[in-house]
Amino acid sequence: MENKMTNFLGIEKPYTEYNTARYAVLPVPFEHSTSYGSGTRQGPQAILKASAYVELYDEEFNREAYKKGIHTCVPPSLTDNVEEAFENMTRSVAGLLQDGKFPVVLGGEHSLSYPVFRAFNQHYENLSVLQFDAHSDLRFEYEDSIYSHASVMRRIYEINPNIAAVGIRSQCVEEARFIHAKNIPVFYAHRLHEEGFDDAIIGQLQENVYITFDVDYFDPSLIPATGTPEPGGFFWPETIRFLTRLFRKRNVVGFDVVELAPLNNMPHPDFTIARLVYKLITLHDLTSGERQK
Ligand SMILES: [Mn+2]
Repeated sequence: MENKMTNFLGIEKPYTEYNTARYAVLPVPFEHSTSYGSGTRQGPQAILKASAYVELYDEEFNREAYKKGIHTCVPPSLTDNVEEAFENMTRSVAGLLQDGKFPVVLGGEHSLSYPVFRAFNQHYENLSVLQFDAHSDLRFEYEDSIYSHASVMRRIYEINPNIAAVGIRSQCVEEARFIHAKNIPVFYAHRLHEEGFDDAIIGQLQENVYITFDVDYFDPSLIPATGTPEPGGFFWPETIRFLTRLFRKRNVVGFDVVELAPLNNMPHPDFTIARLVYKLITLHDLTSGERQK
């Protein structure tokens, strides 16, 4: 087990100092219930490693967000007892929020979004969760576990029903009935090219938004490095366009990126996700400035 994690973007002091950093990257190499392919525990380290090759300057937004400071944290203690590991994750994120940081969580399997979100839910009012994912993850339980990656949005729904999902293209009938009964806004992948798709999603969200980003939302040709790849996913340009609109219209308060399971000799998925993480940070930096004006 490698103990020393690379700093996100490979940056150095003074931009990595905790006290002055606006952003805090929290690696959470948690893998417990992955059902098909495995390897999500290698996700955070792969993203950090690839991030050293991401340009610090963003050409699209003429921005150098790293200058606001990005601290890379030590992972929370991930004990074999799932509830205890979850407690440690919640406590780590709550500490970052109390210190006024914008938390950026790198997974790990999707189930970690529940303990991470608990901290946000205690910290913010008028809060929605926007899920980017191929799968609904709304099963009450899966393979005898209520803490399965396939149940994460159900656990989140139980503590905050303001959830919405985008990119969905795989679910079971139990989930379809639950979505219908609870009137949950779900924007299916096959509706991507409908007029007004972006604003219809954003219109369902409260002022504050937490993003949980399962990388299998992307098309498997772009991100094959994930446990349960699904055809018909989204690509880069439309995703960045939608995220830009979202950040301009809502106050994004933090995010996680989960389910990257790195593949040997295939760097592009790791690099793509590292770029996504920095693009999200850049969008927050850009739009939080616009909001203060
Ligand atoms: Mn998924």
